[in-house]
Amino acid sequence: MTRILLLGGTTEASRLAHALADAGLDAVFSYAGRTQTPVAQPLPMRIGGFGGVAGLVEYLAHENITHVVDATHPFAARMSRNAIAACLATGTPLVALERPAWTAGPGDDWRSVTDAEAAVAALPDAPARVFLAIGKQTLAAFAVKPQHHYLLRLVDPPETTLPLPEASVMIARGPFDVETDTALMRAHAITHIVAKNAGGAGAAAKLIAARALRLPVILIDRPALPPRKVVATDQEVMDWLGHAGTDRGV
Ligand code: 3Y8
Ligand code: NAP
Repeated sequence: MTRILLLGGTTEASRLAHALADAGLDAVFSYAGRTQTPVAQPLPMRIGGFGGVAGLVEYLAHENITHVVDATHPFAARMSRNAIAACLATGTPLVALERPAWTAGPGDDWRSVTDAEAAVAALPDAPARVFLAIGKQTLAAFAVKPQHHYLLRLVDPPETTLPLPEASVMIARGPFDVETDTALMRAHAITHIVAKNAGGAGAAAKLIAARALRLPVILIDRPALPPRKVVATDQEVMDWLGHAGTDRGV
C-alpha cells in the first residue's frame, strides 16, 4: 500500500501536494518548523525535525512509508543528505523534485560565489546598499562588513537583535513578483543584491528586477549533494510513484 513522505517547504512541494491529494494518494507533508505559520497543505502535515538520520529511519518504519519525495529547497542540504542515508538504510525508494539552477542571461551581471562568506568577500569595502535576500540563517557572516546598509527580507520578525548595525527589515513570505521587487530596490536605493541560487519561480523576481535596474547580483551556488534520483516535474514524480519499487532511486 503506497504511503508517501513529502519533504516540503518549497513552491514545488506545495504544488506536488495538490497533485498527490487530487490523486487520492496516502501522503504526509513534512515541514521543519522553521517559520511560525507555514502555508497549510491539502495533505496531513507533520512539523519539526525527525532527529537526524536515525530519527528518520525510525519514522519511515513506524509510519510504514513506502516512498520518499524530497521536494525541499536546494539549500536544505542536511535534510537531503539525511533522506539519502535513511532511504538507503531502509531500502525506501527516494526521488528528489528539484528545480534547475538559474543561469545568467543577456543583461545579467551575476558573480557566482560558493557560500555566504565568499558572498561577503565579494561585496565592496566602500559603503554600499545591499539587498540581502537570503533569509536569516546565514546573516551572521555579513557582520564582518558592518559599513553597508542592508535590506533584509525575512519570513518572520527577528526574535533576537540582528548582527548588522545598519539594517532595515521587511517581513514577507513570497513567492515574490518583479514589480514589487523592482519598487523595493528603487525605494531602498539598492546597489548590490545577494541571493542563493534557489532556482524556481518563487524567488526569481529579484533577479529580473536586478537586470532591469542594471544591478550586480552576488549569487551563492547551491551545495553539492550525494547522487540520488532527481526529477524536475510533478508528472515525473507521479510516474515514478506508479513504477517505483523497481527503481529505488538511490
Ligand atoms: C519553512 C514555508 C510555498 C513555498 C514558498 C521557493 C519559494 C517563497 C523564496 C527572497 C528569498 C529564502 C527563504 C525563500 C523562498 C519560497 C517558498 C521560498 C527565500 C517558506 C516556508 C519555510 C521557509 C524557510 C525559509 C528559511 C529561509 C528561506 C526565506 C512557509 C516560506 C531566503 C531562501 O526565518 C527563517 O529561519 C527562514 C528560513 C529556510 C532561508 C534562511 O536561511 O533563512 N526559507 N520558507 C519551511 C519548513 O519549516 O520546513 O512558511 O510557508 C517557503 C518558501 N520560501 O509553499 O509557496 O519555493 O523557493 N525562503 C532563498 O531561496 O534564498 C526568500 O526574499 O527573495
Ligand atoms: P537543513 O539545514 O537542510 O536541515 C536542518 C534540519 O532541519 C534537518 O536535519 C531536519 O532536522 C530539519 N528539516 C529540514 N527540512 C525538513 C523538513 N521538510 N521536514 C522535517 N524536518 C526538516 O534545512 P533548512 O535549509 O533549514 O530548510 C528547512 C526548511 O525550509 C525545509 O523545508 C526547506 O525546504 C525550507 N526552505 C529552505 C530554504 C533555504 O534557503 N535553506 C529556502 C526555502 C525553503 P532533523 O535532523 O532533526 O531531522
